[in-house]
Amino acid sequence: MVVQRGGMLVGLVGKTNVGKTTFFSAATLVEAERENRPFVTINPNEGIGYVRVRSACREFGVKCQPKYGWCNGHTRYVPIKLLDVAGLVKGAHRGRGLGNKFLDDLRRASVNIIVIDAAGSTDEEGNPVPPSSHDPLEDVRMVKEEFALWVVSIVKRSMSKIRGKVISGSPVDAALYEILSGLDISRGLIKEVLMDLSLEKSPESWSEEELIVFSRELLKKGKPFVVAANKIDIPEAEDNIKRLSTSLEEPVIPVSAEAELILRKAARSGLIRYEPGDSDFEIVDESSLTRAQLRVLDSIRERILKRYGTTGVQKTIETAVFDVLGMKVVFPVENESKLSDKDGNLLPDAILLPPSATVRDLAEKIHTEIAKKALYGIDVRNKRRISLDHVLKQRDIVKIVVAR
Ligand SMILES: Nc1nc2c(ncn2[C@@H]2O[C@H](COP(=O)(O)OP(=O)(O)OP(=O)(O)O)[C@@H](O)[C@H]2O)c(=O)[nH]1
Ligand SMILES: [Mg+2]
Repeated sequence: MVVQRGGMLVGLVGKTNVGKTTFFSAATLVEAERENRPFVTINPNEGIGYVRVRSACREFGVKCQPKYGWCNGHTRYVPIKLLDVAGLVKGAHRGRGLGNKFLDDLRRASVNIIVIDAAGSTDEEGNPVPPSSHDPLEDVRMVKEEFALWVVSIVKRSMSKIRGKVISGSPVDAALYEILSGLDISRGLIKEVLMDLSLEKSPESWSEEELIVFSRELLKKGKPFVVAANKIDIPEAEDNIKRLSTSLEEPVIPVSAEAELILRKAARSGLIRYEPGDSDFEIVDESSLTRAQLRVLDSIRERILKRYGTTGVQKTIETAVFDVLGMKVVFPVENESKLSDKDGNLLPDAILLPPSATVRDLAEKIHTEIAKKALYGIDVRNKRRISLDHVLKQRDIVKIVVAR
């Protein structure tokens, strides 16, 4: 499955041996090495996952023909990229474990999912221990701190460059923006964080504390986190999750990556009917399953789906994309009466856009040539003209009118 140009990237991070790769495989069906020991993943895995949106086809009595992703007649699955990286341990920014090189892989991610072992069945170093032996809250704090210390190290490494720029008259936000450009955080946001913290002086004269606070704040706004509280199939996870939800400011979603992987593989083999995010599954033919398989499926239904609603994998990705980033899906069409592109494909595109995106931004996303020639848009539902500066809403269907 291919993803549209410039598709958004969601990162998977966390302590080593907590289920990042299992989550990744469950969401993408890309096979990758998984094992119950620290540091299994070394090179990043990239694949395509999906966010769901109520499809526009049903209200018009047509059937979507998606170029990317799929539609089942009521729900449209819109592709996003997922990146699974090496695990970390405390001190990664100083080179412990596999170090922090992989953090560089995450620079392009708009949001990161922190996967934790909510059952507390792995210790600080990622070694298996009995459930409840370790407090997963510590792991969330550790990951956030390692991220912040990584930004600190980038700033420190570039201090002479920053000094040079500030001396030659460059504002502090511009100097920082340049050295942090790889992080894909806007200059406006850097400026906002500096103002919030009243940090007007040159970074050279910042205290160690000021530098770390700046890094934390910048990440909080520019690279937000969602917590996937994994391993809810282990009973000890339940109490931990309640505590995590009240202690953390990030959303905490109960997850069983293992269960989602089992269900998706069973669905792919035609053994069950199940789509990502469903709250139940249907066995196709009971006689084609072994007793062991039936037992596993039954336990997933009883211990996870009935108790938590879903396996949580899909919900985590959607919380990250829709709730935290506020992204919206817009359906562009070329023929507003047929809802098709010029080749007659119905509702072929579903484009993810940031919260403030306008008709012009949509045009830009489709093609820079279209953006150059765009005159105005048409809101297909009510056939009204909308200006290029009009801010789009979730599930808008839009035709862009271009100059000939
Ligand atoms: N009980 C339970 N175990 C899980 C779940 N998800 C993953 N695991 C197990 O956790 C272990 C580690 O899984 P991985 O996906 O390799 O973990 P990782 O975080 O990618 O680990 P590294 O790449 O080594 O850092 C494996 O034994 C998985 O089977 C889950 O939902 N429940
Ligand atoms: Mg892994």
